[in-house]
Amino acid sequence: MNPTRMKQIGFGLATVVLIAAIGASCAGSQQAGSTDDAASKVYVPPGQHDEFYAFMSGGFSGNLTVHGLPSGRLLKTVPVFSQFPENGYGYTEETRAMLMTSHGFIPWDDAHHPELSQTDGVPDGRWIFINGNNTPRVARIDLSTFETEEIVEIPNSAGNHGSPFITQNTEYLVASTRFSVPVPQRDMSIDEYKGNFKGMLTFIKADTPGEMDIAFQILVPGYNYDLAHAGKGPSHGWMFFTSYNTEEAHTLLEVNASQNDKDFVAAVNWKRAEQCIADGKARQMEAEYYHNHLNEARIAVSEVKRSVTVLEPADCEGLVYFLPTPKSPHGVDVDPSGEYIVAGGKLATVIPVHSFSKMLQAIEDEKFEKVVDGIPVLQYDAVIAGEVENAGLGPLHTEFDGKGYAYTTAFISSEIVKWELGTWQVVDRIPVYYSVGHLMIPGGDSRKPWGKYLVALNKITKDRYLPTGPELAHAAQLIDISGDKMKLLLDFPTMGEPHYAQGIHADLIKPRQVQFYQLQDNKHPYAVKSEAETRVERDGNTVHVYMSTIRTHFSPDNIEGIQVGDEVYFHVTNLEQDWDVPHGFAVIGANNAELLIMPGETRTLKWVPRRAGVFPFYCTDFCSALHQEMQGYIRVSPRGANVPLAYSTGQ
Ligand SMILES: [Cu+2]
Repeated sequence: MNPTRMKQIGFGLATVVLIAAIGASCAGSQQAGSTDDAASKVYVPPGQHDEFYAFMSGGFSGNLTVHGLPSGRLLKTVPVFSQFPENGYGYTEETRAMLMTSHGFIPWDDAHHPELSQTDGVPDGRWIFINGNNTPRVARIDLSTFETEEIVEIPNSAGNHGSPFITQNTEYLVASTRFSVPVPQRDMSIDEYKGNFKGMLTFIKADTPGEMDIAFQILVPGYNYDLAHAGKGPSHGWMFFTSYNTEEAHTLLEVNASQNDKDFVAAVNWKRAEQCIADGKARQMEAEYYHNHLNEARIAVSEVKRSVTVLEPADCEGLVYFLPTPKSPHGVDVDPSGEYIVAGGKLATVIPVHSFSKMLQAIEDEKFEKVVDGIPVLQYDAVIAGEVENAGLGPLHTEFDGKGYAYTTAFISSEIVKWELGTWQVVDRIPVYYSVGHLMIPGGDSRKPWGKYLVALNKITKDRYLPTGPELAHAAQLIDISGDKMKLLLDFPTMGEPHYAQGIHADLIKPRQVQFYQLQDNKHPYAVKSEAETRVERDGNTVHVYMSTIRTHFSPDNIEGIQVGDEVYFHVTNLEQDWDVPHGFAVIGANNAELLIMPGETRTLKWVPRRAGVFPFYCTDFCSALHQEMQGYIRVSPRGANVPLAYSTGQ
């Protein structure tokens, strides 16, 4: 039997183990239910607030959802990379530019990892960032408005999976490329992958709103770079990335990228990168990428950038080291002390834990196995702190409770394993339903985890909810980690694929909330500050409607003199100055979406009438007892008709 065939059979067996594990879990789900007092632990009485916000990535929905913990209640969907007709995001004239890229307008992406901004290694509640995998991008969402305010595209990257992990004072976000590609992109044979395709580790300046940009990129060998986490405390200044496919395979990776017993964690000294750039050791490389952000009128604008700063490890000694890590590692997580770097070797039998201080010593002692493309590979024994045994099948991700314990997900055996830092002993385990990917403890990847709860983000739902046809909502499970033994408290459905999540105490978000936009500060060029300013203006075939909305009418609400084929822009300003009084706007035949306009804000719907007639428009967001009276008419005449432009309200 040839070795390739043997490997294929090996993976067949792994699949059988997976299915058997799910089957066993299904059978056991009746017994392994909630604890007796679970209901009281997740009950949030009517009118009271949850203790934590949980921000869940939407995965293939492209967006971010906000839940409360411990209730699991869905509080909001924040559109990020995908158009969202519910509020017009990505459809309105003010938001379309947010989705511009060097590939044109992209109305969708695959959003995996939310990451809260940090101060001193602790989530601070200012912003949350999230990655777009497919067309590499990173977005910043302001947590005073819960709106996407900025997106930067990442050049020389493909499959932006290891992103956007943050340094402890939000100096940088990182983005590592899952797929190595020709750098710079060019037409070449895929068979020539080895040595020609490259990986890229990108550092993005993130601490100033409106000014996110690629700070620098590091060109690395053509592996797959999967996930990342920043050092903290003593390891602040370093960033750790997992890699797999160190075989540099370009086909049938399930076999060909699983040959090596160890792949690498790449340890990057980003303070050293700053020094090398200052010393002139980087080069500028042509690259087209978009930076989109809200301007002072809260309108998205795009800026096209043309070059990036690229460093090569061979030109900057001490920039990158490889830590051998079994086997095809997925997650990499740094404990609250900053000393331990935990890798999730998804095909490994143990969880390897590297020591930051041993790593520094090994670098000083030059304990190198070899050097790859200018990157020293440190000796495994010289950097390993310990290995966690009996850690479950398929360990992926680890978070921490701040009390000396780590919690690791095991995908194949569908469980969470709790183990002790330092002794590497497993102290507890709990089954989850089913096939858990990431997990989240509020603050669990920071210097000061809140602990208390753990959320398992499960990939497969099967029998957990009332069936809804072939597709079932993905399941999150809330687990109490306040005691010695983990206790399952609650299942709740999620939107899209909740790939990763972040949690933060509500007190850090609640006081920051914007309740409405100040009308006098509205700098939108088509805003009106009062009904007296409302009007309709024609400029050739373009018509601008300066419209206002307030309980309970539009001004103007009768418009005549529009012609078939005109480009009509309804610029609607919501004159309300009170919390939670948005108005909607929709007009028959609009081929985009509605507008949902926050108090004090102006939003624009483009409408091109295709036939003559008199057409209604109305408010879509139930705003008052006279909401059904919030309507108007627009008369459309044939092209070239002599009906004069006219508009009015109440006449
Ligand atoms: Cu209304």
